[in-house]
Amino acid sequence: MAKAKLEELESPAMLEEFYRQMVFIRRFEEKCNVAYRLGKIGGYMHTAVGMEVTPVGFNHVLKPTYDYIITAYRDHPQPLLLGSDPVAVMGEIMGRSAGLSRGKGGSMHVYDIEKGFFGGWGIVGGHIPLGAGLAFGSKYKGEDRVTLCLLGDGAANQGVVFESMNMAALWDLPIIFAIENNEFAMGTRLEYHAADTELYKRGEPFGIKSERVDGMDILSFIKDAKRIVDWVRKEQKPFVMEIMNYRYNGHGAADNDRQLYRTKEEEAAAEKRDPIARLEKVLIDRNIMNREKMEAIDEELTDQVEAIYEAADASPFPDASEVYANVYTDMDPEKGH
Ligand SMILES: Cc1ncc(C[n+]2csc(CCOP(=O)(O)OP(=O)(O)O)c2C)c(N)n1
Ligand SMILES: [Mg+2]
Repeated sequence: MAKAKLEELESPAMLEEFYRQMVFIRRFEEKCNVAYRLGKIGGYMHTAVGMEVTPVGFNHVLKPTYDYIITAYRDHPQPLLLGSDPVAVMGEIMGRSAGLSRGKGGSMHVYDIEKGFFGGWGIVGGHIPLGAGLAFGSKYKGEDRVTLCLLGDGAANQGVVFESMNMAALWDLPIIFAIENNEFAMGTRLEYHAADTELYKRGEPFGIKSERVDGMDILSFIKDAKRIVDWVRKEQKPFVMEIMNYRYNGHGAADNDRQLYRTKEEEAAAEKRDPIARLEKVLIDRNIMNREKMEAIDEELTDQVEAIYEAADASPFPDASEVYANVYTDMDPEKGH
């Protein structure tokens, strides 16, 4: 259930856990990038390198597996943190039968309903009304769940976002529209695609409370996210969060032309804000960990990721006979279900 109080969230043990989780996600995502280039992953794939604070922070302030999470296609970190079998996450990304959706969803459709994780959606903005629906469902049943609906700066322009915000405000739905402003959409950047680049204002016409937060600093993020999650749970009302972070990689694994919309200088400047490097500095300054220990942790987690990859790679592709399984359902035309 609720993971920890704020004081505990800053304890040395907790800071070490943040570090481990952020490094694990980065190494996992980097492994996916390599595997993609080796032809081991097909279709589209999008990684969250540089964006580790959001999933790790929320994982500590939400009630994992009780609260609902729904996101777009940058969906590897959430199930890993919620305790889904990592081999099943990697297996899904690799299209293998060990995958969470038996390899038929792929990277953009990682999904683990038992953990409260509702995917993994490829249509930009398409999952946002589904998030509102999840929040409606829990409120209707009198539960006190919070729904975290993650979306990108590009997705924030979709019409359905405004429709969903309208309904969420009208019906007081306990949902956080968490806009991850990583400065880029697909082949374009914020100033080229958004008439108003202050994305936290997207909820203002509907009277939804909103805030812009730093998504590159785990310590400040955890405080902001906790305050907001607690407020949404208590008030059972929506909230718009704009999370300022940065996408190191191209849009997806197939985006090789990123210099068309960003410069090398800008990328170098962003790396100075790197969330893992920032946490390393805190760990050193507070005498919690030295470089040697960090390197040992990194090595341990890199090996873990390698073992996960090997295990997933040993799993076969789904059998061709499964192609229609879980696609259609037998419906009684009389009953309509
Ligand atoms: C309806 C729709 N239009 C276009 C696309 C192609 N597309 C995929 S991702 C993307 C940009 C989304 O950018 P953003 O929301 O900022 O997310 P990020 O990739 O930065 O996480 C676009 C245009 C799509 N998948 N769906
Ligand atoms: Mg973006």
